[in-house]
Amino acid sequence: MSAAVIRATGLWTPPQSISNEALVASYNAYVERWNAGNADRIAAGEVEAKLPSSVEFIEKASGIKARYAIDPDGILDAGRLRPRVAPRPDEELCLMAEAGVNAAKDALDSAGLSGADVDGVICSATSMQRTYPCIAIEIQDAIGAQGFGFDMSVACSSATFALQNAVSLIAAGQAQRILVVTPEITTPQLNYTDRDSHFIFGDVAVAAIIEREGLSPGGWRILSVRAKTQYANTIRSNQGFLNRCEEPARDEDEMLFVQQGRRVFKEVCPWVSDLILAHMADIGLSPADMKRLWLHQANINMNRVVASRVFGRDFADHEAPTILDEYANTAGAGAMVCFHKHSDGFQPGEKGLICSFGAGYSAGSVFIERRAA
Ligand code: CO8
Repeated sequence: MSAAVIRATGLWTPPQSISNEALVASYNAYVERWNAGNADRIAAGEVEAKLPSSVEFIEKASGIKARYAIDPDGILDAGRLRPRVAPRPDEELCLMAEAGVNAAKDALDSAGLSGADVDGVICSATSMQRTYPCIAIEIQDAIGAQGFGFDMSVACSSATFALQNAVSLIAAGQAQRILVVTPEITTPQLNYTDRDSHFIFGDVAVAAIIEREGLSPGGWRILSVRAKTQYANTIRSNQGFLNRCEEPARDEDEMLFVQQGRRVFKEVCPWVSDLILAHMADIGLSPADMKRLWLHQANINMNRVVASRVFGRDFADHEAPTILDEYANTAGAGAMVCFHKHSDGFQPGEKGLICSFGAGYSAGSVFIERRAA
């Protein structure tokens, strides 16, 4: 069995961002218009008036202050409330592959490698722009990688489960160096007329180069990985090919992201903390061995609960950093984006944990240790 190392990571951030203030103004303009258009039905008690959203609620309930988006104009247009995406000819790189390639090139540059040094590409994200050919194969072609590529998806655990796949493929001798790419173009999946969730997601792409230990110095030794799932209907999207054949046809809202946020919070926090502590104990580590936790980035209050249960004490922000204020929830990419941005200050031998949790439910824990440069 070959051990594996995170050699480098890379990031692509869309150039434009939407503040809570701008998002709430657009949502509230939609609500005003909707309430005016339905005044008779509201007065007759047939429907309830929609309530406005609030910047204060969003920040307090989630820690989110802004989110990057592929097209803020389309999202903020109160008569449209969804990003505009220009169709591209089949010969051009698709939007999702382009985001992935940008993150992949950042990771390759940081490692001083080229695409030809990679012999496997996994594209893992909450949803794929198309079903086939695989986005991973398109990325493989665009960067000139060798070997194979495949797509996979495990909602918020997309990056960590893909990383675990890369470790297994390296251990089995099927590849020496695998590029794991998580392009999360989440803003088209959101229902911007839903007050409970219109603020949650943002767009980003993150990439990680996982290689067989011994190929180069530095990076992070992957000490142990664990994946866990447990079926739950509390976070769901019904988007899929069968929809167009259903009679009667579904409402479009049902194909977008829906969740029971409060229930998710209550069920996932203890579930994931227990999983982390059990995994840690099984590999002979203790909370005192953890310098930093790079947790899934869905909600700052959730992260505070999970981190305090794992550390068993109060902790400083730098011990469980967040990117929610700038990026919002970036689904499967969040924990890896957090790792990419906040992995400085480690001495060789110091350890940390990358851990995702989300829809499925799914959780992926990855214990790592800094290697000497
Ligand atoms: N503005 C003002 N008030 C609001 C708003 C708003 N926008 N929304 C709700 N309120 C009100 C409610 O009406 C309620 O009022 P009242 O008390 O009078 O009934 C009050 O605020 C409190 O509402 P909640 O109890 O719902 O608020 P919470 O404190 O629970 O916060 C959250 C809501 C932020 C959603 C929180 O529950 C949360 O973050 N939960 C966890 C969510 C989570 O982690 N989900 C994971 C999903 S991500 C994932 O797994 C990937 C899935 C696939 C990705 C798809 C990409 C698009």
